Amino acid sequence: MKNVLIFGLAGMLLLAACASTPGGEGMEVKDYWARAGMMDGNSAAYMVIVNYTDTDDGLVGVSSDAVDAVEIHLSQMGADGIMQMTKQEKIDLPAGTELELKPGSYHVMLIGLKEELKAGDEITLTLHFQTHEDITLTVPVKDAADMGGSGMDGHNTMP
Ligand SMILES: [Cu+2]
Repeated sequence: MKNVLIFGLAGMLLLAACASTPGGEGMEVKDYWARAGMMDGNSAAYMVIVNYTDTDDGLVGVSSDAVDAVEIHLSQMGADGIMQMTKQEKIDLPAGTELELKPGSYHVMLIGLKEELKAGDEITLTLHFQTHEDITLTVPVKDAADMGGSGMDGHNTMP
């Protein structure tokens, strides 16, 4: 009787351990959104990428039909106090780490919008990784003000 109870308990603990494994598996992209923008202007997309795989990986490119070109950028405060954006060939995604693309930091730069992007619209983005297969996302468009973002990336003024 006592043994049965112990086995039962062990089984339950095992199940609990499996269920509480944090997050998911593979390469997970979440919390993605794109900033509203004018036709022919620029915009940006933001997201969180979690690498649950055992392989060190990297984000090496993004493509979209909604714009003329897509680049991976990093916004940084320059020595002169002016926010500057630099193009990144790759952002590292070591195994087991999380990468946040957000206003004022890493972002997906959307260059030359083919149509105006308004809150409630959606665009398709395809992420390209060093190792993992492509991930295609349907990204909702939101007003940056609603997301607590400011114009700090300078996306509306950059050529
Ligand atoms: Cu940018």
